[in-house]
Amino acid sequence: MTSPAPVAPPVPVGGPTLRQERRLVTAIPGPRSVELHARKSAAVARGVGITLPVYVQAAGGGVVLDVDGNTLIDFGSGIAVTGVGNAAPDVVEAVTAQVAQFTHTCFTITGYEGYVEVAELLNDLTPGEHEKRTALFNSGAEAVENAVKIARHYTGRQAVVAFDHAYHGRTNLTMALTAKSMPYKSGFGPFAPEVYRSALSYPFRDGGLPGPEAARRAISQIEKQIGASNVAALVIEPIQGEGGFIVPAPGFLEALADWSRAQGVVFIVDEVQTGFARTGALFASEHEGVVPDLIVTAKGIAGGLPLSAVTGRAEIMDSAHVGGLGGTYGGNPIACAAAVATIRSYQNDGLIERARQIETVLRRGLESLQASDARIGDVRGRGAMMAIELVDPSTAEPDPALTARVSALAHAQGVILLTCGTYGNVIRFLPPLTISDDLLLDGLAVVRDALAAS
Ligand code: PLZ
Repeated sequence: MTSPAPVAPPVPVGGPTLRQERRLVTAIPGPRSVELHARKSAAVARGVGITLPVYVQAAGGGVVLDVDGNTLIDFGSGIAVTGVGNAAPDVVEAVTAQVAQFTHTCFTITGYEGYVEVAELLNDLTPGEHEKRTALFNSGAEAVENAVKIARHYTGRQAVVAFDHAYHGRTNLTMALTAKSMPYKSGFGPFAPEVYRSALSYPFRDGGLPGPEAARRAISQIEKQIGASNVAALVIEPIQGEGGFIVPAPGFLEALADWSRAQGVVFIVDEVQTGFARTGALFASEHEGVVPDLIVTAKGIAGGLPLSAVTGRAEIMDSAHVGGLGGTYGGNPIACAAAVATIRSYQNDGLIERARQIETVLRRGLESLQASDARIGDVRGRGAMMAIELVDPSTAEPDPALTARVSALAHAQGVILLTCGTYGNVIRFLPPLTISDDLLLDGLAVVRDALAAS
């Protein structure tokens, strides 16, 4: 008699039912991850790096379960994407229903309701009461490119102004807009022309220059070096993300928006990282009382499915001729189904309020660390988008080596921790909004110990 075939272990289901605790059963990375990483190195282009080479089998709530059975605390949300949680049940249900109906038509060939519904939601929920239109794309970079295309078409002007420490993507135009050379731009030029850079408000590093003064400095540069009448658009993140979670001084964004309006310049706000409840408001522009002409969204919009959008004033959005905007996959029906479920979840599940509570927990923890550790030069951010900037206490010079040591130690202890910043000296906290306070506090304790050991 043959023995029965071995029963495969059940595949763990992700989502909030995963056990919400940090639990290590192997070294990090464990043996199965190491094996997969060797395959990755042999098969995947080297340029596609991995911050923490554990390989994932399920995720949800505030944790990630790896292929070795380790449960890690998620302080990254896949770079601010899974605000509603990974494999969020409503998103899973919406995606499953859609995938069984149809997976693709190309919206510019034959339409479907999901695309229109996402556009209606964004027109309704983004800042400003004016009439709006939306166009959908796949990635943040693609949406930023399209916002610039639309602004150029509308104004008949060419120059685009981005800011110090900006990050807008990795395509050719968005590399030009992005400030930092390594790793994003080095060796990948030539870059798109007619992109200029102006000074930011960076309170920790500009002596606390008041926002309106920092804006005057930027505007003077723009007027002298480009000329207002040549400028199609200003493109700015309301909180610089990859550049270091830099919150500008109050009044900086408002003054730039006012100047733009007066000069016929399209004011484009890139809320790819800050959007969708992340900062304790549906959009970070709301904290500054700023109404963008065009707002760019992605990441948190669809619970992990690739989708992005440009939403803005009807007269600007409608300036492009029929057929001038599009793409094969932009506004894919599965991504749109996910987005409708995701956006409803931000609205109905108290996630904006939850982001504010997460800020309270993180800020308290980080400020108490700062009180006893002068290497933490600054604690800043909003909502579930908080950061610490690590410096040499005697000079305030950035300390990227310390930053790398702390994040490596946190990784080894099962906390997915991301760094950022032009100088590589910022540790950022971007948990899913579905994370528990217990996980936040445990993750903070790991960071405290990592700092103490560094
Ligand atoms: N605008 C403000 O933060 C993406 C980049 C990760 P895509 N940020 C994460 C990396 O190393 O590639 C981002 C952003 C802001 C635009 C983008 C680009 O969005 O969806 O990555 O194209």
